[in-house]
Amino acid sequence: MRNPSRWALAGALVLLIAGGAVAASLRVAPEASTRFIQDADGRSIVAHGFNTASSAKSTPDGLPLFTEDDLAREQTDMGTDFVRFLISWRAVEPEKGVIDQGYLDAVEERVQWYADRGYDVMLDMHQDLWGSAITPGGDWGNGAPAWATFTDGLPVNTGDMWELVYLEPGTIRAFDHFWNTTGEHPELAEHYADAWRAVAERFAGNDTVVAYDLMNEPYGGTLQGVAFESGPLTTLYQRATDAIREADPDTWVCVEPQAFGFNWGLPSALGPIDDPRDGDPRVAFCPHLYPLPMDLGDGFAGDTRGLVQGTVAQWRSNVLRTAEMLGQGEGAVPVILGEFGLDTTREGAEQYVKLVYETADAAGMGVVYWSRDDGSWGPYESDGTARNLVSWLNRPYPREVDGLVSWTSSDDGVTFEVRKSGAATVYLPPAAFTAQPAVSGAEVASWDAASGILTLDVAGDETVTVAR
Ligand code: 9MR
Repeated sequence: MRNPSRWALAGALVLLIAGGAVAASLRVAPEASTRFIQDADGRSIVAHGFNTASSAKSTPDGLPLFTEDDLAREQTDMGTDFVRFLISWRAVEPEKGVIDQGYLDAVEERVQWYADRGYDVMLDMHQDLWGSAITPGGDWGNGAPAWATFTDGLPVNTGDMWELVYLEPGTIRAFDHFWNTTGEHPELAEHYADAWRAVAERFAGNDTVVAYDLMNEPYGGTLQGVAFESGPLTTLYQRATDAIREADPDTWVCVEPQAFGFNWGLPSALGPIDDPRDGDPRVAFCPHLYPLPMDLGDGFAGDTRGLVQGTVAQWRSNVLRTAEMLGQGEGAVPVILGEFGLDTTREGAEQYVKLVYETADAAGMGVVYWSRDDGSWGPYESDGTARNLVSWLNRPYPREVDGLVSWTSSDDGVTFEVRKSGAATVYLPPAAFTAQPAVSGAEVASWDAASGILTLDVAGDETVTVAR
């Protein structure tokens, strides 16, 4: 036994999987989502990008260590079109009731970098372990402001594995106060929704910001599973959605399930969210995927490989079931895999990355990799050297497509289906696509060999194939 806590977690998973599998098998999952978040021109977006970045959790100004040049490089190297940009409640509302407009100015400036390069942005209200005030040194949690952190003097012991700090009494108490399980701090959720309203006021007219991810990896404290997700989590999402809609009728709202369990393949018990906007609802599902054996440090090899493959298959079914529930009878809502990632020095890492992208393609999900930080999980070393991940993520994909239904991608190109006439933009890695590709099912409007961007006119209900 390498580490007792590792096996305690694994044991808990076995119990959870057993219970979850029974519940999950009672409902049939759709094969794929055929709805997508749309840009301001009404074109379906296939998200391909990074979480930017973990570094924002601990910088004093709450901004990632990320420059405009870093963005230009990423676009050249991997043809990304999307970012899940980390923001935090502590930066939006550093003092109780006071919104820091200077911080929102700085976020807006970064959003403009993305706008200038044709990206779409999702703003992610990030948290891990509640907030940095759960420990005196401030080195563990991130997200919530200090004024909203009430641990009631309960201990928060820290160790090697950050996720285990979720199990500490002080961390649990901070969440219990936020969800008002204690009955002592009903104002906290109100402030959280107000903070979202302030963000929405700022970005309502901004066409580049297409989505708001309401809370990163929600955790219920002493309330877990069904009691948490169908109860206070759904209530908070409704409340934040209502607050956002007072300022911003158009930007998509993204909801996440409880992270513990769901990220390992278990079903969600989230309830439906009603969107008060006029017109079709704009609620999307943005779950994360971290198969437990890999979370615990294994690669995608040996005995672990089968476990991870099984996890990914179950996860996909459970994602689509939840997306269908959120659709409230209108089919599955759009799905974006908001986070997956790994230490790419592990055995089998390339095969795992391939498995995740192929699974997401087949299920109609865009993918946002965790994360755009330097080092063994990221695309670059801290000296700027490109890592193995760059070539794995530099793959053909349809970027923005009118009436997109589904797509597949391979090293040789893409095939996608559309249900109406309009325009499509495809990315093809320039190093591999040196000549204009062969196209069937559409007319080529433009081809830029340097950037790998192909634009097409599609006449209607077509299967479009783009190949080397
Ligand atoms: O990769 C991040 C790690 O360096 C941090 O110590 C940890 C705690 O803030 O968070 C990790 O990022 C996690 C993200 O915030 C939420 N989803 C899972 C990510 C990987 O563990």
